[in-house]
Amino acid sequence: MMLTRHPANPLLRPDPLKRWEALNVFNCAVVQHQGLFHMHYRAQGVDYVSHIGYALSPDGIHWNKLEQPVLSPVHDYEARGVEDPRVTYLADEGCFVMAYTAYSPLGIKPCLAISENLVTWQRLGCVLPGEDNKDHVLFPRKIRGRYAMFHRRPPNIWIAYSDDLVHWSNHQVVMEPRPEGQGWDEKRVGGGGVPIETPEGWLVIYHAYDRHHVYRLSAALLDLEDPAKVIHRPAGFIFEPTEPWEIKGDVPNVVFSCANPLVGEEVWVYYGGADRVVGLATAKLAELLEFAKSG
Ligand code: BMA
Repeated sequence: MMLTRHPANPLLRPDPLKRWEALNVFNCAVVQHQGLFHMHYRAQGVDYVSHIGYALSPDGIHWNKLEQPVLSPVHDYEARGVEDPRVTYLADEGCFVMAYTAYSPLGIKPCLAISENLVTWQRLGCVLPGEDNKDHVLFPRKIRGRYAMFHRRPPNIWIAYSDDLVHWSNHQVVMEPRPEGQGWDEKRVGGGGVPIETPEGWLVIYHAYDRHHVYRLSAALLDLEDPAKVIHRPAGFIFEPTEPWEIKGDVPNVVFSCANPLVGEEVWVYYGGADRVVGLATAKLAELLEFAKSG
């Protein structure tokens, strides 16, 4: 099973006239809210410092970018950039939570920020003190009464729980790379966009890379009330770099996703192509579930 690329790809490109997004626009969050698609994307200027830009769209395909970023480095722990946003809507609380990575000489820190309007963000700070960590994303509802979040202690996907979004505990491994020599996910695995709740479990899109540093995507199904339990994880992948702009860019051979919103009956997987542009590939939810259950 493979995702289908949208014919309008790539949907978003860097803008050489804007200092902060002149070089690369890539890994993005996308949420649908009040009839519009809202995108938060990672942007780099020629200094390679990452900012988070915001774009709006009526259809998820044609995007209007805001002139200025909505999140830029402010703190010392963000000095080299704010990266890889993943935005979760918490329906019960009526607010949005952005998981982003802060990068600086101090390390790679997983941070959260909150917003009610998707434009102004209030930082909650870095939430796993004392360790380098990234690829974190918040689940869209509490599980057994607590917030849940994937994170990544290399090379594995982990999950942790919290009562207040700031203090995280009960860390457990969810998925590990498969043994060396067995292919596409032998080196590291990391979470994608917000997990999709289905009657059969949490459907998750995740990324991995192999010894040649080729990034690919696949899907797995996790237990609804205990997502550390993997119910199904097929051996194969569902997406890999094949287009020129996925093979060659800033970092070669990368498809990397931070967003997989459910749009009608389809899962729309937005992804960074070679760390330079934004693309979209889709699949029917039913087909993805069938794939996930095949493993
Ligand atoms: C990961 C992250 C992503 C990036 C990917 C490929 O570690 O930094 O932002 O897309 O590497 O370069």
